[in-house]
Amino acid sequence: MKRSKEKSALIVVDVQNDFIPGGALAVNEGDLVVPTINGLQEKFKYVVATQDFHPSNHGSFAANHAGKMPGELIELAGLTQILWPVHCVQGSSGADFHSDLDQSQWAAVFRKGKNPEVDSYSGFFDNAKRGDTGLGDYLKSLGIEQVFVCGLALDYCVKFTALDSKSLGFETFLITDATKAVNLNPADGSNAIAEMEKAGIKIITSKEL
Ligand code: VGL
Ligand code: ZN
Repeated sequence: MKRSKEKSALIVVDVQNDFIPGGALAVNEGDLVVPTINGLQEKFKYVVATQDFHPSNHGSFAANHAGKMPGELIELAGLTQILWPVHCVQGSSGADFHSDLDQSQWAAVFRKGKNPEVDSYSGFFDNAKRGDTGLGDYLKSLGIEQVFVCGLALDYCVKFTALDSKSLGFETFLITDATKAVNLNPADGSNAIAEMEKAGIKIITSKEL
Protein backbone atom coordinates (compact mmCIF):
# COMPACT_ATOMS: atom_id res chain seq x y z
CA MET A 1 0.00 0.00 0.00
CA LYS A 2 1.32 3.43 -0.91
CA ARG A 3 0.76 6.12 1.67
CA SER A 4 1.64 9.79 1.81
CA LYS A 5 2.17 10.83 5.43
CA GLU A 6 1.27 14.43 4.56
CA LYS A 7 -2.04 13.45 3.00
CA SER A 8 -3.23 10.69 5.32
CA ALA A 9 -5.25 10.78 8.52
CA LEU A 10 -6.15 8.19 11.15
CA ILE A 11 -9.70 8.31 12.56
CA VAL A 12 -9.98 6.70 16.01
CA VAL A 13 -13.67 5.85 16.38
CA ASP A 14 -15.42 5.80 19.78
CA VAL A 15 -12.78 4.17 22.01
CA GLN A 16 -14.88 5.04 25.06
CA ASN A 17 -15.41 3.27 28.38
CA ASP A 18 -18.99 2.20 27.60
CA PHE A 19 -17.72 0.15 24.62
CA ILE A 20 -15.03 -1.57 26.71
CA PRO A 21 -15.72 -4.75 28.76
CA GLY A 22 -17.47 -3.61 31.94
CA GLY A 23 -19.17 -0.73 30.08
CA ALA A 24 -22.85 -0.29 29.26
CA LEU A 25 -22.54 -1.43 25.62
CA ALA A 26 -19.46 -3.58 25.96
CA VAL A 27 -17.71 -4.82 22.85
CA ASN A 28 -16.05 -8.19 23.45
CA GLU A 29 -12.25 -7.64 23.60
CA GLY A 30 -12.80 -3.93 22.95
CA ASP A 31 -9.89 -3.13 25.29
CA LEU A 32 -7.48 -5.04 23.03
CA VAL A 33 -7.61 -2.30 20.38
CA VAL A 34 -6.10 0.28 22.73
CA PRO A 35 -2.39 -0.76 22.56
CA THR A 36 -2.73 -1.42 18.82
CA ILE A 37 -4.17 2.05 18.22
CA ASN A 38 -1.53 3.68 20.43
CA GLY A 39 1.16 2.09 18.27
CA LEU A 40 -0.58 3.17 15.07
CA GLN A 41 -0.99 6.81 16.03
CA GLU A 42 2.77 7.41 16.05
CA LYS A 43 2.84 6.59 12.35
CA PHE A 44 0.47 9.42 11.45
CA LYS A 45 0.87 13.15 11.22
CA TYR A 46 -2.90 13.71 11.53
CA VAL A 47 -5.02 11.81 14.07
CA VAL A 48 -8.62 12.69 14.90
CA ALA A 49 -11.07 10.95 17.21
CA THR A 50 -14.82 10.57 17.28
CA GLN A 51 -16.86 10.44 20.48
CA ASP A 52 -20.38 9.05 20.86
CA PHE A 53 -21.96 11.77 23.01
CA HIS A 54 -25.65 11.33 23.74
CA PRO A 55 -28.03 13.41 25.84
CA SER A 56 -29.85 11.25 28.43
CA ASN A 57 -33.12 11.57 26.48
CA HIS A 58 -31.60 10.06 23.33
CA GLY A 59 -34.07 8.19 21.12
CA SER A 60 -31.72 5.21 20.62
CA PHE A 61 -31.97 4.25 24.31
CA ALA A 62 -34.47 1.46 25.04
CA ALA A 63 -35.04 3.05 28.46
CA ASN A 64 -36.63 6.06 26.73
CA HIS A 65 -39.36 3.93 25.11
CA ALA A 66 -41.94 2.43 27.49
CA GLY A 67 -41.93 -1.37 27.44
CA LYS A 68 -38.96 -1.68 25.06
CA MET A 69 -35.79 -3.67 25.61
CA PRO A 70 -32.31 -3.27 24.09
CA GLY A 71 -32.12 -5.09 20.77
CA GLU A 72 -35.72 -4.30 19.80
CA LEU A 73 -36.40 -2.24 16.67
CA ILE A 74 -38.34 1.01 16.46
CA GLU A 75 -38.65 3.80 13.91
CA LEU A 76 -36.54 6.90 14.58
CA ALA A 77 -36.10 9.82 12.14
CA GLY A 78 -37.90 7.69 9.56
CA LEU A 79 -35.29 4.93 9.86
CA THR A 80 -35.30 1.50 11.48
CA GLN A 81 -33.45 1.92 14.76
CA ILE A 82 -31.97 -0.77 17.01
CA LEU A 83 -32.53 0.14 20.63
CA TRP A 84 -29.41 0.22 22.79
CA PRO A 85 -28.74 0.26 26.51
CA VAL A 86 -28.16 3.76 27.88
CA HIS A 87 -24.55 4.52 26.85
CA CYS A 88 -22.08 7.36 26.31
CA VAL A 89 -24.22 9.92 28.09
CA GLN A 90 -22.69 13.40 28.00
CA GLY A 91 -20.74 14.02 31.21
CA SER A 92 -20.72 10.35 32.33
CA SER A 93 -17.52 8.31 32.73
CA GLY A 94 -18.88 5.87 30.14
CA ALA A 95 -18.54 8.63 27.53
CA ASP A 96 -14.89 9.22 28.44
CA PHE A 97 -12.12 7.79 26.33
CA HIS A 98 -10.32 4.70 27.64
CA SER A 99 -7.74 5.94 30.12
CA ASP A 100 -4.86 4.10 28.41
CA LEU A 101 -5.65 5.61 25.01
CA ASP A 102 -2.96 8.08 24.00
CA GLN A 103 -4.67 11.39 23.15
CA SER A 104 -1.47 13.45 22.92
CA GLN A 105 -1.48 13.63 19.12
CA TRP A 106 -5.13 14.34 18.52
CA ALA A 107 -5.76 17.30 16.26
CA ALA A 108 -9.51 17.36 16.99
CA VAL A 109 -12.40 15.37 18.49
CA PHE A 110 -15.71 15.14 16.63
CA ARG A 111 -18.70 14.44 18.85
CA LYS A 112 -21.80 12.76 17.45
CA GLY A 113 -25.19 11.50 18.58
CA LYS A 114 -26.05 14.78 20.29
CA ASN A 115 -29.44 15.14 18.58
CA PRO A 116 -31.97 13.04 20.58
CA GLU A 117 -34.17 12.63 17.47
CA VAL A 118 -31.71 10.63 15.36
CA ASP A 119 -28.84 8.18 15.92
CA SER A 120 -25.42 8.84 14.52
CA TYR A 121 -23.07 5.95 13.83
CA SER A 122 -20.78 7.68 11.37
CA GLY A 123 -18.29 10.30 12.48
CA PHE A 124 -19.31 12.39 9.45
CA PHE A 125 -23.13 12.47 9.30
CA ASP A 126 -26.10 11.32 11.36
CA ASN A 127 -27.95 8.21 10.17
CA ALA A 128 -30.54 10.35 8.32
CA LYS A 129 -27.68 12.29 6.65
CA ARG A 130 -29.10 15.62 7.87
CA GLY A 131 -26.50 16.70 10.41
CA ASP A 132 -22.83 17.04 9.50
CA THR A 133 -20.14 17.00 12.22
CA GLY A 134 -17.71 18.95 10.02
CA LEU A 135 -15.21 16.08 9.91
CA GLY A 136 -15.26 15.83 6.10
CA ASP A 137 -14.57 19.52 5.55
CA TYR A 138 -11.92 19.43 8.27
CA LEU A 139 -10.03 16.58 6.59
CA LYS A 140 -10.34 18.28 3.20
CA SER A 141 -9.01 21.56 4.64
CA LEU A 142 -5.88 19.67 5.74
CA GLY A 143 -5.43 18.29 2.22
CA ILE A 144 -6.13 14.73 3.37
CA GLU A 145 -6.64 12.19 0.58
CA GLN A 146 -6.24 8.89 2.48
CA VAL A 147 -8.31 8.02 5.54
CA PHE A 148 -7.50 5.08 7.84
CA VAL A 149 -10.28 3.96 10.19
CA CYS A 150 -9.97 2.01 13.46
CA GLY A 151 -11.77 1.76 16.81
CA LEU A 152 -15.19 0.62 18.04
CA ALA A 153 -17.45 -0.85 16.98
CA LEU A 154 -16.63 -2.53 13.67
CA ASP A 155 -20.25 -3.37 12.76
CA TYR A 156 -21.66 0.08 13.61
CA CYS A 157 -19.67 3.26 14.00
CA VAL A 158 -16.47 2.06 12.33
CA LYS A 159 -18.37 0.69 9.33
CA PHE A 160 -20.52 3.79 8.80
CA THR A 161 -17.56 6.13 9.28
CA ALA A 162 -15.55 4.22 6.67
CA LEU A 163 -18.47 4.10 4.21
CA ASP A 164 -19.04 7.86 4.49
CA SER A 165 -15.31 8.52 4.14
CA LYS A 166 -15.26 6.52 0.92
CA SER A 167 -18.38 8.25 -0.42
CA LEU A 168 -16.81 11.66 0.32
CA GLY A 169 -13.98 10.71 -2.03
CA PHE A 170 -11.22 9.75 0.40
CA GLU A 171 -9.22 6.64 -0.38
CA THR A 172 -10.34 4.69 2.67
CA PHE A 173 -8.70 1.88 4.64
CA LEU A 174 -10.06 -0.29 7.44
CA ILE A 175 -7.39 -1.52 9.89
CA THR A 176 -8.83 -4.90 10.87
CA ASP A 177 -6.65 -5.65 13.89
CA ALA A 178 -7.46 -2.25 15.43
CA THR A 179 -11.24 -2.78 15.61
CA LYS A 180 -13.71 -5.18 17.28
CA ALA A 181 -17.39 -5.89 16.57
CA VAL A 182 -20.47 -5.80 18.83
CA ASN A 183 -21.69 -8.96 17.01
CA LEU A 184 -25.34 -8.90 18.10
CA ASN A 185 -25.38 -11.65 15.46
CA PRO A 186 -22.13 -13.64 15.33
CA ALA A 187 -21.47 -12.84 11.65
CA ASP A 188 -22.03 -9.06 11.91
CA GLY A 189 -18.31 -8.25 12.05
CA SER A 190 -17.38 -10.37 9.04
CA ASN A 191 -20.43 -9.11 7.10
CA ALA A 192 -19.39 -5.54 7.86
CA ILE A 193 -15.91 -6.17 6.44
CA ALA A 194 -17.44 -7.74 3.30
CA GLU A 195 -19.76 -4.73 2.86
CA MET A 196 -16.88 -2.29 3.23
CA GLU A 197 -14.73 -4.22 0.77
CA LYS A 198 -17.61 -4.22 -1.74
CA ALA A 199 -17.83 -0.44 -1.37
CA GLY A 200 -14.17 -0.11 -2.36
CA ILE A 201 -12.66 0.28 1.10
CA LYS A 202 -9.24 -1.35 1.40
CA ILE A 203 -8.88 -3.91 4.16
CA ILE A 204 -5.45 -3.86 5.79
CA THR A 205 -3.70 -4.72 9.08
CA SER A 206 -1.59 -2.44 11.24
CA LYS A 207 1.54 -4.35 10.17
CA GLU A 208 1.18 -2.85 6.68
CA LEU A 209 1.65 0.67 8.03
C1 VGL B 1 -22.03 2.58 18.59
C2 VGL B 1 -24.05 1.55 18.92
C3 VGL B 1 -24.59 2.70 19.44
C4 VGL B 1 -20.60 2.48 18.11
C5 VGL B 1 -22.53 3.75 19.10
O1 VGL B 1 -19.76 3.31 18.54
O2 VGL B 1 -20.32 1.56 17.31
N1 VGL B 1 -22.80 1.49 18.48
N2 VGL B 1 -23.82 3.82 19.52
ZN1 ZN C 1 -24.50 5.51 20.56
